[in-house]
Amino acid sequence: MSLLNILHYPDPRLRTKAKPVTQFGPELKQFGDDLLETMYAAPGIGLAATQVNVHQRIIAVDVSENRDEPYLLVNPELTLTGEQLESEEGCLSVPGIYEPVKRFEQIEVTAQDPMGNPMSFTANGLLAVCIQHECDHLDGKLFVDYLSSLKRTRIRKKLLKQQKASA
Ligand code: GNR
Ligand code: NI
Repeated sequence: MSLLNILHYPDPRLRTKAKPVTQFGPELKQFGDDLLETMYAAPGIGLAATQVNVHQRIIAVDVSENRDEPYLLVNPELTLTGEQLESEEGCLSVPGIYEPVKRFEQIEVTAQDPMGNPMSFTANGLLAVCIQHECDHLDGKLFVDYLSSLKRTRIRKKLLKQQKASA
């Protein structure tokens, strides 16, 4: 097990579109466990491979109170249903920033586990929000992209300033 380094906005590597996973097995399972461990340590409710500079389609999620319901989703595909609801989002790659974002309230998810076994399920509430947020990361998209360009510019400047101060 090992902790992975999380990239911070506006790092251009966060804009990379991840490639579908084709090699399943113990090595991918190990990476998935590192992704979960890094997510729990952060702490966060989700983490996409893109955020740790691995450009393969894999996400870790756990929105449970007791932090004991991990999901590792490989090659996730979403069908968005229901209404759009607004809720406050944050991101481990945009530390300290929380802003409302509109997401679909219910999603159908199909994915594989790290061994390549297919799965499908319906998600709603925070789990649906989180999975949509993570799948955006795999396409190089961040929650700040849903905000006004004025807000995004302010956030970029604030984070760059913090990054310079801590460098
Ligand atoms: O930890 C996280 N919390 C969160 C809260 C509301 C909506 C989305 C999230 S995901 C975030 C972790 C993260 O950045 N995942 O990519
Ligand atoms: Ni995020």
